[in-house]
Amino acid sequence: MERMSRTVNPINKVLFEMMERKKTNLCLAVDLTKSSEIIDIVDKMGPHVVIIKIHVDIIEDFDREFIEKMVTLKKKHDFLIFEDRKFADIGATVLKQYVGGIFRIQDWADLVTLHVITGTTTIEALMKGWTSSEPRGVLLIAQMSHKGSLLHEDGVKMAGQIAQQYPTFVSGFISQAKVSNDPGFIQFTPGVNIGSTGDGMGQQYVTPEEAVIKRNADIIIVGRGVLQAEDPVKMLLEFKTRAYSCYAMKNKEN
Ligand code: S5P
Repeated sequence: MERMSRTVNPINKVLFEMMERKKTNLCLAVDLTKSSEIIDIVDKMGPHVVIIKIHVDIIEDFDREFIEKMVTLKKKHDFLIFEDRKFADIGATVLKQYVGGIFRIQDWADLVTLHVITGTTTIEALMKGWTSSEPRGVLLIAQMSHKGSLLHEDGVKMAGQIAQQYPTFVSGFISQAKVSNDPGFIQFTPGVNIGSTGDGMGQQYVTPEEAVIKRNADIIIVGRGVLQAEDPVKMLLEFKTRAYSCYAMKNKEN
């Protein structure tokens, strides 16, 4: 619980406590396109994860009812909702994308992603859009997992510096390597799989152990490694045990 007391970020306080209580540091990426399929998976997997991540703009039959069902499941299973929007525009546009359109992301997404290349004015725009009474956070994309990404050391450096300026709103990072020495931020690492090293479209996978121990992940993002398994719940539980034991070892308090 040391890290919980070291963070000033309200979302991270919730997450540190939830990880310890639920004994999981999994974020499940539910990249499905039919709302009923998403709801079905989330109801099954919710007890074993701390976060459900979606790409709302790939859902073919999106409506408000889908959001209402997600929020009901969030309360039932106790997880946070992460909309992986990867904002990457000027502040005025990002603000409209965050609060408006048909998705009204700010209403329901506890966490969103922002490309670090856009700098600080976009963070301030998102903060302006945060009118919910609940905590909201943003994750800075410091590095990406796929082959040929143009973000390297510079992304890591920029993300670390920007996060320090907005510690109550920036929850942490999406990265393949350590970004910050500040224990109050949370690092998310995608590109994790047990039985595969890639998807033939550039994605590169490492094991949960490599992600947490070598790459410094606090939370691992897992998608197809679970969803495409023969027995998804069994596979999720394997990810859960393997990733959480590494996380617990790394965060052991003396
Ligand atoms: O660098 C990244 C950043 C993200 S957020 N690489 C990623 O793969 N992601 C997301 O993580 C991606 O959009 C997808 O939703 C998920 C990985 O899914 P998987 O099926 O490859 O595990």
